[in-house]
Amino acid sequence: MADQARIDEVLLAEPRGFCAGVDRAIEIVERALRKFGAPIYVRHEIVHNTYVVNDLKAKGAVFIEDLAEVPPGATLVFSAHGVSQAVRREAAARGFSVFDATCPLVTKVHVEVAKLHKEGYEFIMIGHKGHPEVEGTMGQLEAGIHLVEDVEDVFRVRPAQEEKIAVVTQTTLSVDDAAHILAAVKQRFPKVREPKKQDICYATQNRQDAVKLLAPAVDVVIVVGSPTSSNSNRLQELAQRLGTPAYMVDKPEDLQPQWLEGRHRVGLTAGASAPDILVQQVIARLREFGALSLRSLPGVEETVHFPLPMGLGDKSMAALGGAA
Ligand code: 0K2
Ligand code: SF4
Repeated sequence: MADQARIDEVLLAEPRGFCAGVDRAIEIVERALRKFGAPIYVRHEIVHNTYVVNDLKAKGAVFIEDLAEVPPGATLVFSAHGVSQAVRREAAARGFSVFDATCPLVTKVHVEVAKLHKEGYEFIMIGHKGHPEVEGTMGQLEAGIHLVEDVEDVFRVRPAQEEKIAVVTQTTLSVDDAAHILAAVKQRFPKVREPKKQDICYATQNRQDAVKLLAPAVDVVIVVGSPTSSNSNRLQELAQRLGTPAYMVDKPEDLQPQWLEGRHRVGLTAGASAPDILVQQVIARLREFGALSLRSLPGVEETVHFPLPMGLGDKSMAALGGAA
């Protein structure tokens, strides 16, 4: 059992939790449910969070991986991670009414790929194999995107030419790992074209910066997030790399008293897909374990907000008499 009286303080990372793309994606499903009624089909988990997915399931969302599971005429939402052109074509061919919850910062990468492809570029994509965002971005083209997961991969790729190579990345990578891999890409392809602004998004950068401040100030870091969430895993990994033991919890009951044994200061953060209600529940549980006080660390204030798609915006919902 934990030495309960010895948790002096809980330090909260700033910023943490929902980003603008996650807010928008969840709002799209909520509004589609209000406007069209259940069921609303969602391709893949709208965001990688168990609580969010279960909450939307209870409201009538149906999560599927294969479009063949969706009945004709249904309303379908694409998840925040984005989809390939093949998935887009299949949804259109099956006649679904589609709302696209792809984060605009992921769409920006897709647009860049399509534009540079027309100019004759081949791509190196830095990302994690099998992740839906990587499948969506690589699936913008039939061929000519080569995935690299680490420095070794960079020296293994064999593009058809080396004159016109561009690099794109998953938005939720470790900022430090991506920089390391990018350096190898530049070494291998000195003429490589980089994105105007890096593809790793503001939310990923800010949450990792916040952990860099948090981890050295505490004895243990707790990350609220689901095991499937890439950006949440990167926060846990980062704290550990900084020498602080770190654990991820999908729900407050996952918190193990032995993690807190002899720890005076507990750091708490949350991935971009983890709702604040879970952070509050984890804080309540830390108080049960004897935490005395709570303090937020300084951090950047996020003001990013993305508009909703046509047909689900405020005017459209007001016409229904629903909440804007
Ligand atoms: O971090 P992941 O890309 O696995 O995704 P989530 O945990 O769902 O977070 C939202 C980010 C979605 C797109 O970037
Ligand atoms: Fe968009 Fe970044 Fe959030 Fe992903 S983590 S949904 S790219 S803002």
